[in-house]
Parts: sequence; C-alpha cells; structure tokens
Amino acid sequence: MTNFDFALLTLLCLLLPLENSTTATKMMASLVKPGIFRHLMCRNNMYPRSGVLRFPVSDDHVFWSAPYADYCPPVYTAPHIGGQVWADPPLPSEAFYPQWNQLDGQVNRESFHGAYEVKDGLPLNPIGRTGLSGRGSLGRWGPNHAADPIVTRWKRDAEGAIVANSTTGKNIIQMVAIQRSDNKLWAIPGGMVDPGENVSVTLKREFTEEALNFTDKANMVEKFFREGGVHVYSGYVDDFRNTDNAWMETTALNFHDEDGKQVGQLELMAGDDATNVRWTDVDSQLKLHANHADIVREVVILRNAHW
Ligand code: RP5
Repeated sequence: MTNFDFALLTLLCLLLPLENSTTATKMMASLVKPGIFRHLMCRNNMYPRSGVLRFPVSDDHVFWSAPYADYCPPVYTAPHIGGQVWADPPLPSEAFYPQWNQLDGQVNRESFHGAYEVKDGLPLNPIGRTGLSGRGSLGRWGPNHAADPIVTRWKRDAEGAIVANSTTGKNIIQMVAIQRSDNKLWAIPGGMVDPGENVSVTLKREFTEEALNFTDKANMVEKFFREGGVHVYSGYVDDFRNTDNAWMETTALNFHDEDGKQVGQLELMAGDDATNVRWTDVDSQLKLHANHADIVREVVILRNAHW
C-alpha cells in the first residue's frame, strides 16, 4: 500500500458516512491489491522476542470484511510491558475504560485512518488481521503513536560538489539511518510520542538520542529542527510488532540540510536503542524497517532527488 493509497483510503473513510462503512471497506479492498499490499511485516511470522507463531493470514484474508471462519489467533501480550508507566493496563478490566477514537486524557487514541472498530471491548487494527490478538510488545491498545525525523542532505564529493546519479541525472540525497537493536534493520531514527507530548519535541529528542547519543551539539540541532521540517506522512506503520488490537502509526517530517553545513556536518553516534548510525544513500534499493522506505520515498519526490 503506497502513501497515496493510504491518503485515498483516509479520505474515503472521512467522506463516506458511517452507515456506508461496508462500501468504504469494499472500496478500500479494491485499492489494496494482493501481492503489493504492505501489511506484510506483521503477518505469517513468529512474533518478535517470543515463541508465539502468528495464525496464518493470506492476502485474501487480511480485511476484516473477508470471511475467515477458522480464524483463531493466539493471544499474546509480552510479560515485560506489565506495570510499565508507558503501557495500558490489561483488558478486559473493571477499572480501565479507554476512550477509543479520541484523546483519552493525555493519551491519543485517535487513528490517522478514521474511526477504527471496537469488538468485544478491543480495538481492531484498521488495516486488518495480523494473526495475533492482544498487544504483543506494544504499550497501548489501539494506535501507538510515533514520530519519525527524516534528516537529509545532498551527497557531495571530496570537493563539496553535489553528486548526481549518472543514469537519472538527479542529485543523490542521503538520510540519517539507524540500525535498530531489536530487529537489526536500518530505520528512520523515530520513537514513541509520550502522552501529551508535541510531535516536534519527539522528533528532536529521538534524533538526538539515537543518532547523536546526546552529544554536545544540542544548540545546533535545536536550531536546525526549529527552522522547521516538512510534513511527509501521517499514518499506519507496517511494523513487525503490530497485532489485531495494537498497531503503530507515525508522523514523519523531513528536515533537510540544503548546503550540508548544519546537521550534515555532525559526527553521528548511535545511542539509546540504536546500535549503529550512518548517512545512507537513498535510492530504490533502500531496505528499511517496516514501511520506512515508502515514507522516505515521499522525501525523494519532495526534493526531486534520484531514486
Ligand atoms: C516504527 O517504530 C515507527 O515508525 C518508529 O520509527 C518506531 C518507534 O518505535 P521504537 O523505535 O520507539 O521502538 O514503527
């Protein structure tokens, strides 16, 4: 599913009245073609850091509207999230009544994709089945909101001239990528938005922690981020931790260092839950965690860079 599909899907959900939700689902199904559908990382595999195998879900069985009489996903919530301040209590509960589809105190339980359904007291993944019930290792029931800073510069040669690709003639853009310690995949250095936190704060904090390891460049980074990023994506993340009842969504902004004299010159240093960090050339071969490459592609389009 491309970002365009997501945008269209969101628009459809907003435009179609509730009584027409079946129509919306059908139109959504027609947009998402089996085989190219991006809901891939959270299906048909072993749940990370567990011995729990997801119940099989074929492309044809992803949507909740598709009958799947035998569907019987295991229930799994990672033991380590119990009692954590960043995690919800278990459900069902006599004492915990989340306010779905809205701001619940400081916790944002709204999805970028419109109102999600709640079945038997549990929120349903807006994209569809994942083969696993419960929260897995995600803290929140329903949407878990993250923020992803895509920090970019132009690739330059030893003389400082911008390097273009010889085939497309377009300039090559580079991004700061971190290697995640949990699945070893390269990724945008994003992180979770804390309750009540402004996304702009999350973006700067996560970059500083994961790509700079809190080094002494705080002032310069502060200024670079304050000058503003360009919004490129808000929506579902095809994250390997997603379940039928808990899933990742993100807001991604591009912070571009046009002359390469700001963040583009900083010495990167991996920190927090990143094991490596580097400037990475961006092109169509880029392989990243979840659907991060699709999100980065939006930056390529925005900057008219080589892909
Ligand atoms: C992805 O996981 C998001 O896009 C974001 O990059 C990241 C947030 O999770 P943690 O890195 O905090 O685990 O789904």
